[in-house]
Amino acid sequence: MYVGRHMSLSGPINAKRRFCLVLVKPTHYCDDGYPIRWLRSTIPSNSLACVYSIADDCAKRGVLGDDVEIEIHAFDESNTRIRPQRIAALIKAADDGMVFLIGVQSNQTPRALDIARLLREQDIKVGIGGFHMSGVISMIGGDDAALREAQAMGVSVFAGEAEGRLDEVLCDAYANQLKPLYNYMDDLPGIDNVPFPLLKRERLKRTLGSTTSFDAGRGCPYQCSFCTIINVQGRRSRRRTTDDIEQIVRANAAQGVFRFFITDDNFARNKD
Ligand code: B12
Ligand code: SF4
Repeated sequence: MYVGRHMSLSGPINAKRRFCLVLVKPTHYCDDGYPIRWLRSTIPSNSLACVYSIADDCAKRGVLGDDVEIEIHAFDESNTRIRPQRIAALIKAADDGMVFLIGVQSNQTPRALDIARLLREQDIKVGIGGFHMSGVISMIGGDDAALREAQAMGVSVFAGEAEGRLDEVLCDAYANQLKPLYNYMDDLPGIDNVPFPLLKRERLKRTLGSTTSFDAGRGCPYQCSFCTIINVQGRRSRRRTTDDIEQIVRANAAQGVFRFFITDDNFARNKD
């Protein structure tokens, strides 16, 4: 039997393996214990947009090898119903995959862990990052019940910023060698010339209108005693380049989005 150039007896030779990466920005519970969700939320999550773009860059560079396609889905639970069983099914339908719980603040941690638990029961690989995990590692040395609970159920905890760090996490996930903790708190990356936050319009449509968000800079030189920011994002003002800001504006304008919520803590310190 003739087997054509692109075919083998078992299927197409060129078929790539599919790694399904699902990004979920968890919501938080109301006082009665319901996850708060809106038909349309106010502003898209900048953390979700940042990690989406970094992951998309990893996919374009083929960090898992030329024969693996990274397929990315991004969901914000403040405007989208999250069904862990469906996410597990989505990943199981691919060759491999993982869920990232994105930008989890302290008030969202109980919800994030509940989502993680259901996914772990289905043997899905899960990572969690954001201000809660970074904050408890930088301020109380990681002595935190939620962090311990996450690790006990086999969730990989990520502390620090994802720019320049996702290659390692994705490669470890693909090799089934995820670490219990990725701690980059002592090594904050520059955010000039890195993939910039951008969400597709189909996700932005679930917010109030044509507004999106981005961070022009991180970190603050002041030392207000109550402030978490300087413990997590540091006291050096790190900034995107003006060219990158122009690109963010142009990329959004190209998809009909003209209004921007700039999430910087201290925009006035941005000399650029
Ligand atoms: C803008 C902002 C808001 C905006 C959000 C707008 C938007 N569209 O994003 C608004 C006004 C809505 C808001 C509301 C609130 N906020 Co707010 N917010 C911020 C602020 C100033 C910036 C957020 C941001 O964009 N950060 C930049 C992103 C890129 O950083 P990041 O989330 O840490 O993500 C990076 C890494 O953590 C990592 N990462 C994140 N997730 C994951 C996951 C994985 C698997 C991996 C590998 C990596 C990874 O990669 C990302 C890129 O490097 C932060 C302070 C700050 N500087 O972050 C406070 C901050 C997050 N907010 C805070 C709080 C308390 C709130 C409120 C609870 C306030 C209130 N009382 O109502 C609400 C909660 C809203 C909710 N839905 O629950 C606190 C959280 C403290 C904590 N212990 O968690 C912060 C830290 C400010 C502070 N110190 O008080 N907020
Ligand atoms: S971010 Fe605001 S509260 Fe925090 S140290 Fe700077 S000026 Fe003070």
